[in-house]
Amino acid sequence: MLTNLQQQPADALLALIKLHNADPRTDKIDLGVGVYRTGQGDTPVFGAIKAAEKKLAETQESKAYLGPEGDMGFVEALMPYVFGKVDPTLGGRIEGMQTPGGTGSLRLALAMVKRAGVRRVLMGTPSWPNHAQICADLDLEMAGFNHATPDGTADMDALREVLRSAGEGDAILLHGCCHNPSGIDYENDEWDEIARLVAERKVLPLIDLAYQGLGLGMDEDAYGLRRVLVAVPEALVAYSCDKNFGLYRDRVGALYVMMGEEAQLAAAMSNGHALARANWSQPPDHGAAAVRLVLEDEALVREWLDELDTMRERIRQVRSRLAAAGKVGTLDLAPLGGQNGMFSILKLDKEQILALREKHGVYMAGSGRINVAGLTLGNIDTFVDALEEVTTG
Ligand code: PLP
Ligand code: TYF
Repeated sequence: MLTNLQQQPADALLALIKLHNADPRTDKIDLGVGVYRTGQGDTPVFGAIKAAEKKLAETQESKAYLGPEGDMGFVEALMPYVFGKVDPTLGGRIEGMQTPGGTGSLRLALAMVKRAGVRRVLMGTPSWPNHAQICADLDLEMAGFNHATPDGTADMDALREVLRSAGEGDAILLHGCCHNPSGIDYENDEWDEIARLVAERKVLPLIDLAYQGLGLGMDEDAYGLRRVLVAVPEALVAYSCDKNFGLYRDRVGALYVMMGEEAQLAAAMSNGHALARANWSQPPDHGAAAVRLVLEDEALVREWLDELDTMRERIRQVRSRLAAAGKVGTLDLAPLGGQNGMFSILKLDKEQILALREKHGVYMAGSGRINVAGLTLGNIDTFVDALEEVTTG
């Protein structure tokens, strides 16, 4: 029976980690999978998380089941950061639940919209490959539209065009900030227009916020999400704490649902809970409990936000250095300075990407996506020289 199963391709990015690990060169550069790295190339546990984990080990008295919604203290403590301190539930119309990472949240959100009768998911391309993979697994039809123009700005014409033909029964999946893979985010005035158009066309927004705080700042990175939410009656937010708390493998995320009226929340959330039970029953506790302990302690919040500031500033510093290199062979690195988050796409072909790996020990995704956090002030020049060599032959 099981021999009916066909071989599936490995996740290209996760496979790249293995290739990189197996490379004995000491000066190799890993620009593959999207994890933050310090100037020393490490991905350390946040100090605030270490402190919270210590507290957790000392104070947690039970590991008995919490239920499909997970740690609601975590879910609620996060809301002022996501939706704003002034009215974090938008008048009681938003409720959340804990999920295994942002991926678990996306999975639930998309399964919920499918149950609700959504037929199509509009999605800017390229996008994080898991978006399409989850839609395909759920048999949700996708309508792709071009995310970015060749000059490195968001392709608003493509977005307007796809929304013109969209309507009730369509959902739109938007990256809240730090677009993966392009680094090209919407400007605030573009978000204003998106909010208006999505509301006008009665399209259901699903906002993926996986990098809050890594772009321009915690509030700045939530501008688009907050703008869209005040414009529409219903929305879904898939949140990940795996980057902005450095908890990757602990799988910390939340799904937030906004309804037109508070009284409609219970029925919607009961579907989220039922879907969670059918998928993973209950989310893993540890990471979310640690985040809750950070958010409940003012000193730890300050420490966490300081650590996040340091990460963001380092990312910006690397971006500025790359941008300052300007024209490199056939590439123009200048636009990287204005992009947000860890990712940018370099216009390289397969042979050039392979040459970077084999000749120069530079590892990047097959799409030409680089994780700029993989660069340090010590290896940027080597990287830029390698780019020059492979693009000028
Ligand atoms: N959304 C985007 C755009 C991502 O890049 C990621 C990356 O991992 C996620 C969601 C999910 O994050 P995780 O499931 O690791 O929390
Ligand atoms: O795009 C990235 O690199 C991150 C990490 O299956 C990631 O989003 C990559 C692939 C994957 C899960 C996470």
